[in-house]
Amino acid sequence: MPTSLPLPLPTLHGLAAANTQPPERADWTIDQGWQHYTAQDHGVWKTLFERQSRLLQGRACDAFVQGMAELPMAPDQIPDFRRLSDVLYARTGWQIVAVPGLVPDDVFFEHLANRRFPAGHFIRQPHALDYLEEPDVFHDVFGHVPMLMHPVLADFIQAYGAGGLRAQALGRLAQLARVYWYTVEFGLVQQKDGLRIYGAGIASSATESVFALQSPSPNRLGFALERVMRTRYRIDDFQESYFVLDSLDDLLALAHIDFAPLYERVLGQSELTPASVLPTDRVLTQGMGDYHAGRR
Ligand code: HBI
Ligand code: FE
Repeated sequence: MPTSLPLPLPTLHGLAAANTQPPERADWTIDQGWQHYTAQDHGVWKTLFERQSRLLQGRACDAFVQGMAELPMAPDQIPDFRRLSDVLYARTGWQIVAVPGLVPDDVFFEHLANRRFPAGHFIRQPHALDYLEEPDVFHDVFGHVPMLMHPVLADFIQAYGAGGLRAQALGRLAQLARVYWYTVEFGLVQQKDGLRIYGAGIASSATESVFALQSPSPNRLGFALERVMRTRYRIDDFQESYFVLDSLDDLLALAHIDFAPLYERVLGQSELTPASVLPTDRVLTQGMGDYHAGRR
């Protein structure tokens, strides 16, 4: 089915945390400085919020919709992290803390392991609504926080933080980060009424929320842990493959898993390119690959 996709494309979580100042606090947190947002900042939030709320109807999973409905988040203003945290904490024990942008991996993991989600305090510029070098308040808060209201995702993301600290010590972070990428950021879930988005990287992107579900270009494959740990991903464009959970509850098992033995198994196997499809994959969509072919 033809979908017209405006260019250029979202980039998210590029690798550099380079242009940030050295932090005042060791955990990189800052005051959100809510009173410093300008009318333009709130206007950007409103534009994005309204566009994305429209697009996510029938596209976001039920848990996302429900989480959003119960949070003090509305189009009119960028949310105050303290008010968000009050509601979130009561539900799943998570809090939102403000950071200047990307923070070093170990700092990021330490926050997650303690059920604190670091959210960029700034918002993108009105002339670059679809371009991001670092996660901003719209990606982090609109994209991630609704799913943190879900008990399984709440436990899974904490476990990723704790696992991240261990993976770093083992030199296996690349393999673990792929799990986060293909679930928390770019995950899809099969609902009774159809395929739905739960990943924040998709949910916060106007173009990718259509592409991920409706374009014939990408592969859509059943989620399989070791398979995902072998699969490289794109940080500069839409994904070439999405991995689909049968249920968000499937992440429950992953929140308790010991990844250490898996790293050894996975490293004994070849790495996979983002577009590859294996005979062992459960293929929901075999992608045409036309979108990325046209951009090479
Ligand atoms: N920092 N603020 C922020 N947000 C992220 O999503 C983030 C980060 N630092 C490191 C990081 N993500 C990833 O590279 C790790 O998940 C591997
Ligand atoms: Fe993110």
